[in-house]
Order: sequence, then structure tokens, then C-alpha cells
Amino acid sequence: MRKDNKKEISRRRFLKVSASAAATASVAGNTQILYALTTKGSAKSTGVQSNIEKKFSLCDMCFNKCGLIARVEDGIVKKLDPNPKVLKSRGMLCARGNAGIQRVYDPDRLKYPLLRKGARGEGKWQRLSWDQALDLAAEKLEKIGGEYTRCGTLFMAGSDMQSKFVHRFAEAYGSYNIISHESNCLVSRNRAFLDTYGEMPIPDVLNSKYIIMPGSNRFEALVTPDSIDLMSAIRKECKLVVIDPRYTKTAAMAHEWYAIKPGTDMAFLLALMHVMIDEKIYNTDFVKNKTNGFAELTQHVKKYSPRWAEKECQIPAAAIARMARELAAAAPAAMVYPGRRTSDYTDSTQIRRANAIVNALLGNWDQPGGFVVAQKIHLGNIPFEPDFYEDNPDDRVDVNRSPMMFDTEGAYKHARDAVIEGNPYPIKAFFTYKTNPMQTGANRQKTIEMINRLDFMLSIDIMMSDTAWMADLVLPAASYLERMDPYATQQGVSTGPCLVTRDPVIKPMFESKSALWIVRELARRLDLGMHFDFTMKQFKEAQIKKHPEAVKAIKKDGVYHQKSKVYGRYDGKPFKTLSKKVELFSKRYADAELDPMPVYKRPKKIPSGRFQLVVGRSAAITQGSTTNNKLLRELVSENELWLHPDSAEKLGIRNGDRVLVSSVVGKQKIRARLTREIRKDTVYMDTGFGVLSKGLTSVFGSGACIAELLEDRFDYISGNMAMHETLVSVRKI
Ligand SMILES: Nc1nc2c(c(=O)[nH]1)N[C@H]1C(S)=C(S)[C@@H](COP(=O)(O)OP(=O)(O)OC[C@H]3O[C@@H](n4cnc5c(=O)[nH]c(N)nc54)[C@H](O)[C@@H]3O)O[C@H]1N2
Ligand SMILES: Nc1nc2c(c(=O)[nH]1)N[C@H]1C(S)=C(S)[C@@H](COP(=O)(O)OP(=O)(O)OC[C@H]3O[C@@H](n4cnc5c(=O)[nH]c(N)nc54)[C@H](O)[C@@H]3O)O[C@H]1N2
Ligand code: SF4
Ligand SMILES: [Mo]
Repeated sequence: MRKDNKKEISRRRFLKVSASAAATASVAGNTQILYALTTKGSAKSTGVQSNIEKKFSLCDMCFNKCGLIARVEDGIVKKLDPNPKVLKSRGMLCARGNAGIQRVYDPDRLKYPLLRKGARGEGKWQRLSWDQALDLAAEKLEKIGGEYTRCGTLFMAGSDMQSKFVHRFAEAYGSYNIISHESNCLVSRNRAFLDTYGEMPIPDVLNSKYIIMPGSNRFEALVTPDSIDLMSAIRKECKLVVIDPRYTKTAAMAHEWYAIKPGTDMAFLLALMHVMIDEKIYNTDFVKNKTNGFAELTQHVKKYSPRWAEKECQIPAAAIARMARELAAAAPAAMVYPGRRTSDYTDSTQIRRANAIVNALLGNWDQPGGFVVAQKIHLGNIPFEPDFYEDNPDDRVDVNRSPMMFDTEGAYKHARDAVIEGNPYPIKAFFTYKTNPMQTGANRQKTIEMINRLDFMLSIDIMMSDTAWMADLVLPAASYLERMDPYATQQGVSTGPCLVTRDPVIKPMFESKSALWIVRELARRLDLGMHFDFTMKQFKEAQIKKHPEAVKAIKKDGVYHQKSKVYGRYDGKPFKTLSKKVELFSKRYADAELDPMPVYKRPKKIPSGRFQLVVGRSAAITQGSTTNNKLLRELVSENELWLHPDSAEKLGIRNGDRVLVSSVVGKQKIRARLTREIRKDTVYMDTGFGVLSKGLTSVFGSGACIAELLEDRFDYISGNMAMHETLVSVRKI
């Protein structure tokens, strides 16, 4: 009874929200939105037999691509349910996944191409036809290519199954300045694990008996299957220890939580190694046969005792020693979780190297409950040979700013600096697809400074994001439920690899188009049409040629699972490193004049009266891209500054007071939330608020922008943005 009541209330609220949403929308397509957001048009409500089709798709509210089944009635999506057959997502569709309907039917959707009319960021736009927009974009790219070479355009595409076509366009056009969101996310982690193991393993959380999780908030920062597996594991016999300056939801579910001093994880990890080696409780067989540099490591960690570490990281020495023993006892079904962005500091590759090395001492490689080798199902391609442009510069624009950047990836922070400095050569155009660096690149003013140096900026988005708001030309993209996407391979960890895809669930609304369509049309105008001489259907056929059985399975279940061995895949095989072993000591680093083993460097002191600002996640928000969603706004409608009550008292701040937060790069006003769920020297706020774009009518005016405050420091090895290195002061307004 109660349950039904609840349902009714939320349905009514949903309708209220929809009605007001529709009232504020003043452009074409209203009837479709209105129809979608009411139940009036439903067959059920008129007593006619329901005509609901169920269609497979994949969620796109974050990068996880959880399997879903859309219930579609008369061409309108009515509900999204999880697809239990997709084992990687373990039958989950989270709050954001459910709210995907609102993404598609948001009256704030971009509806047709828009050309900037007023000053940049002023919000004056002129509607263009697609032909006008594409002709203009092609003309600008041609002109900039002629004046500044083809590398004078910087391309940035976010996480998407069609980003590969944007990359292909960039290569065909002739620019090697291609970046993604990843250098604002996890390249330092990938760097560290690649340089230790030769590849990036994945954690087998489900079968683990002991997990130490430093700075990963898996019950709010959802990653499938890890989030679901962690819940299953701790309900069985797995012990979970969370190390985080905040008492996150993950910490709340853990057996133990330590509010580590920010930036000191390496001290903790080195002390774990110290105990394991000192007490000889590491995996002697694995270390002897599969690793390189153990003698050097033994010598190296002698000074890093738990008593020493306690002074650095503020985790009690006895607890560190006990954790080392418990971990070793549970090994190989034990791990220090590798995380994603965990501790994002200027030393983060080395912090994660320390993480990788502790795991090597546990010998959990290729073992149940430890690290699993990532598997891919190899797909076909339609190959192409881009032209060579002789006048192009020798290298990427961000080259040599960090010693070990990924060639294919570069770094947003470095590319942005290079554009601002015009060094080593000028960049005059910026092409963004499904990424919002105005909210997700630290130091928003610098992003604005970069954009102000450009002659032309083009953004492809579904909404008028803050990044689109700054562009010259904004192109409307088809959402995930409206477009056909290529096949992609996923890894369900213990359930092995699988293939998934998207077919359109409904027709594209308004004038929205897929990335492939847009870049093909642009290519045609630039005489590069031969590189896009295929339809999405043909591309998919080329991808799947070797897996005819997958086509049938996907039609039936929305997914194809490949049976394959999950553990023991490395039996008798060398590691893909220089020494062919797990590199505890890295000769490559030594040759590059980097520390071959992680050396602890004390983070800068937090002066009294100032706070370390850390970044993190809320379960209802995806980075900078979901805060305008009205269904999710019912859960989090604005961000607040987490501040410890003892620190607040000294500043005369009470719960709910408006405060001014200042860093060396910016200032923001925000409401204070007094909570003991954070250290006294640390503050936190959610991402995605304080937007500049008036095209985001729901979220505009709420909360503060963390990107405006974050200092743009970087991991010196990989060029990863170091987002946790910001000090702020807080005062009552
Ligand atoms: N709901 C939701 N889920 C998501 C996302 C989302 O936006 N929303 N994004 C997805 C993406 S792209 C990613 S990369 C992952 C990120 O997932 P995680 O890697 O789990 O990253 P965060 O949630 O940002 O958590 C970082 C945590 O580190 C803590 N921290 C800060 N400084 C330190 C420190 O010095 N030491 C330690 N030990 N901890 C520290 C912060 O308090 C924060 O809780 O989440 C994914 N899942
Ligand atoms: N301040 C802050 N910065 C961060 C983080 C943080 O937590 N806080 N997290 C970091 C991490 S881990 C990551 S992975 C990055 C992610 O950074 P971004 O790549 O910027 O990811 P989102 O913020 O999700 O922005 C995605 C953009 O794509 C648009 N979009 C959504 N669906 C579609 C579609 O179907 N087609 C098109 N064309 N566009 C679409 C959205 O409207 C939005 O503008 O941010 C990093 N930076
Ligand atoms: S975790 Fe949630 S938002 Fe992300 S893909 Fe899965 S259901 Fe969608
Ligand atoms: Mo990320």
C-alpha cells in the first residue's frame, strides 16, 4: 500500500515537472516532448490494449554502458529497465540510468545548429540549417588548415561509442592534436600499472576476501561490475577497508575507515610493503619467479615503517601493520583496489606505482579475487590511409611537457597551456564532441582564456553545456536512444568478455544527428569523403564479420558473451615489460631520470585557516553532465560545501550559511553543509553546478562551480590533471 502511494506521488511529481518544463520550452518539437512526459497518450489510460515494444540498448548516462531494455509505446520511450542478460552490469540500472528518459525528452535539448551572434558566452544565437552549418564549419577548417597547418585544430572527444569516428575525421583531416577526457581522469593510473605489469589489469572484486580501497568511492562513484560485486563480496566474507578523507557511502558500508591526510597515500602503501617484506609474509614464489627488482625494493622500503607512515598519513601504525598481515593472509584473493582517479596529485603515477607494487607482493595476478587480465573480443574495421601533410609540424602541440604521456592521448592541461602560449605552434580551432571541459577541466578561467585565443570553436552536444555555450557553432547530437552505434567489447571481470551495441530505440528528435553523419558530411565538403565511404550498418558488418554467432545472440538477449578462461591466462607467459617480469624496479624510469621505485614526497602543508579541496562523486550526478536533469534534481538540486563543524565554528559559519570559497585561481559562493563526514582540514563539493550556460534552464543559478576553484596542477610523469592539489580559504558572506 505504502509502496503504491510512493509510486503515485513520484508519478505526479514527474508530471508536474514535465508540465512546467514544457511550458518553458518555446521551440519546435514541444508536442513530442509533452506527449512523452505525460501518460495521456498511453494506450493503457484509454483502456485500449497496450502496445509496448521492448528494445535493447545500453545506458549512456555515464561511461559504464549498462545493459537496458527500453519500453517504447507509439514511438515514445516510457520506461527504462535493466537488461539482466548483460552480465557486466549485473542487472543494474542506477538512478541516473532510470532518469535517461529525461535526457532524451529534456526541453533544453539542442534542436538545430546554432551560430554565435553576440560576444562569446553572451548567449545570442542564430538558427542555421544543417547545410549552412556544415558549409561554414568546412570553410573555417579549410581556412585554418591553410593558415596554421592542419594541426592548428585541436580535437577533443569524450567517452562514446562514436568517438572513434571523430578521431578518424581528425586523422583524415590531418591533425594529430587529438585528446580525450582521459587525461582529466585516469591516465596516471594506466601509466603506473602498464609500467609495472605491462598492461592494465581489472580487479576481481566479487571473489575477493580482503579489499583495501584508497580513495575509491565505489558505492557512489558507480563502476560496473565493481560496485555491485563489492556489495555481494562484503555480504559474504570479504573485509573492506576504506581510506578516504571523507566518510563516503562506501566508507559507511566498510568494516574500517581511515580519514587519511590528503596526498599521503604513498606513505601508507610503502608501509604496507615494509611490513610484508620485513615479516616475510609476501608471496615468495610469485616474487621470486615473476618480479624484477625485489632486492632493490627491500632496501628501498626499509625506512618506510608503519611508525614513520603514521606521522605522514595519520593512519595508526598498529592498524597499518595489522592490515598488511590481514591482506597477506587473505592473498591471493586480496587486493589494494587500483581505483580510477583516487588520489589525483602531482605525484600520482608514483602513488599508483606503489599501489601496483603492493599487489605484486600479494601475488594476486591472474588469480580469483585478485587482478584479472582484461580481455577484448577483436572486431573488424574499415581501414583508411590518411593523407600526409608536409607543412604539418613534427609533433603534437603538448609534446614534451611530461615525459611519459600517451602518444594517442596527450594531456588536456598541457594542450590548453600550449594553445594559450601559442607554443610550439598556434592552435586556432577547437572541435569538441561529447565532452565538457568548461566543467571538467580544472581552472575554468584558463579554459576560457584558451577559447578566447581561437578563431573558431565547434561543439557537438545534446545540451547547451558550458562548453557549447562558449562555442561559435553548436551542433545538435542524437542521444543514445536515438542513434545506431558500433559494436563495443566489454569485460564483466569474472563473467568474461562480451559484445554489445546500440540500435535506435526511437527516431532522432528535432534535427539531431549522429557523430558519424556529421563528420561524414564535413569530410565530403573537405574532399575527404573517401575516408567515410560507408554507412553505420556497413561499419558494423565489417566489425562483426568474424563473429556471426554474436549477431544472433545480441538480437535475442541484447548481448553476446564469449566463453573464455578468466584466470590463469598468464600461465607460462612473460609479462609485456622490458624485463618480461613485473617491474618492482623500473629501469625505464631510471633511464628517464625518474624514480625507479616510488619515493615519498611530503605534500605541501595545509596552512591553518585553509583547506584542501577534494573532488568526488555523488550517485545522482555524472561529472558535469546530469545536473540539468529534472528527475535527478529531485535527488541533488545544488551542491554544498562539506565543512567540519569544528572548522566552521572557528570561522563563525553555521549550517546552511552562504560562504565564499577562494583559491588562487577563482572564487565561488556556495552554501555550507556542516558535517563530521570530512576531515577538519579538507572541504568537498559536487561537480556540475555553477553553470554559465543559460541554455541549461533547470540548473542555471544553482550551486557553485568546482572547476572555477581547482588549480590546474598536473602529474609530472603522465600529464594527468592533478585535481586534488587545491588549497582554499572559506569565509562567511
Ligand atoms: N555516480 C557517478 N558514478 C561515476 C561517475 C560519476 O560522475 N558519477 N564517474 C565515473 C568515472 S568517469 C570515474 S573516473 C569514476 C571515479 O571513481 P573514483 O575513482 O571512486 O573517484 P571519486 O568518486 O572521484 O572518488 C575519489 C575519492 O577520493 C577521495 N580522496 C581525495 N583525496 C584523497 C587522498 O589523498 N587519498 C585518498 N585515499 N582519497 C582521497 C575523495 O574524497 C573521493 O571520495 O566514477 C565513475 N562512476
Ligand atoms: N570538476 C571536476 N572535473 C572532473 C571530474 C570531476 O569529478 N569534477 N572528473 C574527471 C573525470 S574522472 C572524467 S572521466 C572527466 C569527464 O569529463 P567529460 O568528458 O567532460 O564528461 P561529462 O562531464 O560527463 O560531459 C559530457 C558532455 O557530453 C554531453 N553529452 C551527453 N550525451 C551526449 C550524446 O549522446 N552526444 C553528444 N554529442 N554529447 C552528449 C553532455 O551534455 C556533456 O556536455 O572529468 C574529469 N574532470
Ligand atoms: S552506472 Fe548508472 S548511469 Fe552509468 S551506465 Fe550504468 S545505469 Fe547508466
Ligand atoms: Mo573518469
